Amino acid sequence: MTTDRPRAHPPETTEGWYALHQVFAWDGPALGAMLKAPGIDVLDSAERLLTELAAPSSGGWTAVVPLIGSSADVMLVHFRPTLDDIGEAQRLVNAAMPFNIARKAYTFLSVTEAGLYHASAQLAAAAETRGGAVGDEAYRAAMDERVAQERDSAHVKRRLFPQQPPDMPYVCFYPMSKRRNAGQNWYALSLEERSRLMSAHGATGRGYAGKVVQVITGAIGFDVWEWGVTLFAGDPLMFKKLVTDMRFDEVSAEYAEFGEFFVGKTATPGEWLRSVR
Ligand code: 76R
Repeated sequence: MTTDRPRAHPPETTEGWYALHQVFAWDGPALGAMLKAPGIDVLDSAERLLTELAAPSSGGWTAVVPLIGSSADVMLVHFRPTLDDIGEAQRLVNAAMPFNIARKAYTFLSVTEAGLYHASAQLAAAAETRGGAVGDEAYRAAMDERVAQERDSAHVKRRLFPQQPPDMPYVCFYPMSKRRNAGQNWYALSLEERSRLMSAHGATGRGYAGKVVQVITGAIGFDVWEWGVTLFAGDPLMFKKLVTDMRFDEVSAEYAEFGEFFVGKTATPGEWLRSVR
């Protein structure tokens, strides 16, 4: 089938650490009972495992986020250099007490991503001007250079290899996608239009500099949702303020679909395990 509409090109993206969000729930008093059972040092072994995962030799980190107001109990957020390292973290957690008796309430696999909308739109326009095409040799060479520059910059490093700010213990995680409805299809918009919308999105977001740190992870090809949004804040009300502002920001207002929200407060493994009754 042919169409008159020019092909909408994806933006160039550059990726960093893989991410896995694991949400566990224990039915009834099973978790407390296991932690208190005489003779087995579940608390000690779980604390040792989670402490190891917090700073693994592979690089990356794992945060323990006891959930607040959720039907589940705890979320583990793993960042690792490779998908295999994520698989290893998952294997260790799932096999260990008390996670081996938990229900996996939710899990989300993704990879940190920086979308280079501006560079993509610029280089696509340049290609057109010189009579070339997106993806041709000259485009690729210029893009590779831009990607390398971006990966060297402090702000892209922060997005690809995120660290949790020590003064931002509250965490909010949700998956989202962009709409593909007739007449309202993100994936059919021109790159220029998407670049314009994302630049306005960035401007809205920057109003929260110093109050919220966001980690955007791409999940296309990994999950039914397209992105994971992981927010950190010192004041949990900032989640409501920022997400509200985003709802009114053009790109979210027109194109965003959201999944379930998980909110909690980071704890050390020992703090979490000792708080379980
Ligand atoms: O111009 C720019 O610098 C834009 C930088 C930027 C990109 C590319 C940016 C900035 N984001 C980008 C990409 Mn974001 N972001 C979200 C959400 O709840 C909602 O409505 C949306 C969830 C929040 C709260 C948020 C916050 N962002 C993305 C993408 C990929 C989209 C794609 O490729 O099509 C998604 C899904 C997404 C979603 N974003 C910022 C923020 C904040 C606070 C900023 C500014 C801070 C900063 O520049 O680091």
